[in-house]
Amino acid sequence: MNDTMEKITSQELIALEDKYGAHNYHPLEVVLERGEGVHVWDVDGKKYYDFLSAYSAVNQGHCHPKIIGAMIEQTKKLTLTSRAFYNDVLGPYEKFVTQYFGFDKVLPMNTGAEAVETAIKLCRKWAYEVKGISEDSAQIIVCENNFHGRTTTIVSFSNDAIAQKNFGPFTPGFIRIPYNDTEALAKALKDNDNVAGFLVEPIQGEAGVYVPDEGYLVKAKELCAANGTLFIADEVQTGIARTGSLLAVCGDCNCTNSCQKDPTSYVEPDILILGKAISGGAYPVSAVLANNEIMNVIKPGQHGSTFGGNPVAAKVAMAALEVVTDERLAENAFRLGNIFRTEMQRIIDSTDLVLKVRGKGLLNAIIVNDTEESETAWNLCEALKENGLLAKPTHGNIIRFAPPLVMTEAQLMECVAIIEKTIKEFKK
Ligand code: IF1
Repeated sequence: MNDTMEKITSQELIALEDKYGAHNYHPLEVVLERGEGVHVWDVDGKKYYDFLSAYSAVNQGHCHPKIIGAMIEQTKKLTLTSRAFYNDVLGPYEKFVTQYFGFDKVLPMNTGAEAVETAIKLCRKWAYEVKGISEDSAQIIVCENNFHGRTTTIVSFSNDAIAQKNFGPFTPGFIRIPYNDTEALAKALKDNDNVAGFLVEPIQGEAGVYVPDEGYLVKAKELCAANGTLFIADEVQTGIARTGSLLAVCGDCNCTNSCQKDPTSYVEPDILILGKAISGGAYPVSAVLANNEIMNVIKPGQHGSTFGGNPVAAKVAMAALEVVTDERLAENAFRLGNIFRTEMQRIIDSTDLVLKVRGKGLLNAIIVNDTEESETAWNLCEALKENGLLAKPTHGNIIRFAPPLVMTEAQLMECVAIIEKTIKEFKK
């Protein structure tokens, strides 16, 4: 480490992480120091457009003043009480967030994976105590190529060998079916007696931004309802206005607040899982929402977490959700997303390097014309970085493009120009 008064270099910072940190990521070689809105700056002062938004956690833009202000104000007063005692923030937050999304109750947690685990436990407990499935026999249907987090139970039902290998033994009680296939869901529901729930991403993010067919979620919910099976929506990545409506299960009603939800396209989950941008990326906040018939199976001492629902998280989440409504982020994502995909298609029509663009709202991805094993997508991200835009491949040849939802049309068009220039100049 550089012990003179000189500024520590990016290479020295990378070396520190390499020497003292677990190697559980392979980051792009850029060392960030500051973020504001749609921009981030590296330690050398170079400015970038952030086209990843910390995997859709920074939908409201980096360091949004309203969110940071709420965090600072609460942090100076009371950061954590644990749930051993009441505090003056959690109740108002619980009222706010349940009304914001249209559910009776919320179980507050911290990370997305914790919220997914909470939803799994809630679903199973409801199945035993309300649906009447015999204990320890509950099955939860999940989809091929799912991503719901990295705990041992969650990777138990993953088919991603890299995420799963040598982390066994695994948790039983999961049935995996193809995504975007209601016949497969109907068959799994018919062939298995003890199905408690169907856990699904409304759009599969990590798998490569797979948007299911129109009507898939509506039909899936109908099948679950007919079978007395809970429809569990993991909106950790797709929620909070990212896909052009408050929730991806809102369909195309692109309302900013689900209380105006359009019954013709809104698929009401029995259990809703939120994370990431519920805090605007300022603080770990996640939430599981459900109505009383389901949530009331949880009794004191049966589930929780030290930081779950802490006063700072509560204040940050309220501010972050107010920003979504006040700044009409769902509409902006809806409008700019359509412009972005149109512009990407124009570029794709003029190059052999990229095969396709897909997505919804401002959750999009391009498919690079090379194999999953190739370095092309990675090298294209390196070139984008040199041209001032940060993005990262999700799987081999797929690059996810997910800027903060506060982006203006002019900024989006600047980013399109950067992407077009980079593609035109790129040499495989
Ligand atoms: C990583 C991407 C991965 C999620 C959905 C739950 C979670 C996530 C739909 C868990 C988390 C993050 C995790 C992060 C990279 C990123 C990610 F899809 F967003 F790009 F991995 F697939 N449900 N997604 O997407 O939430 O516990 O992380 O708060 O682990 O590398 P978490």
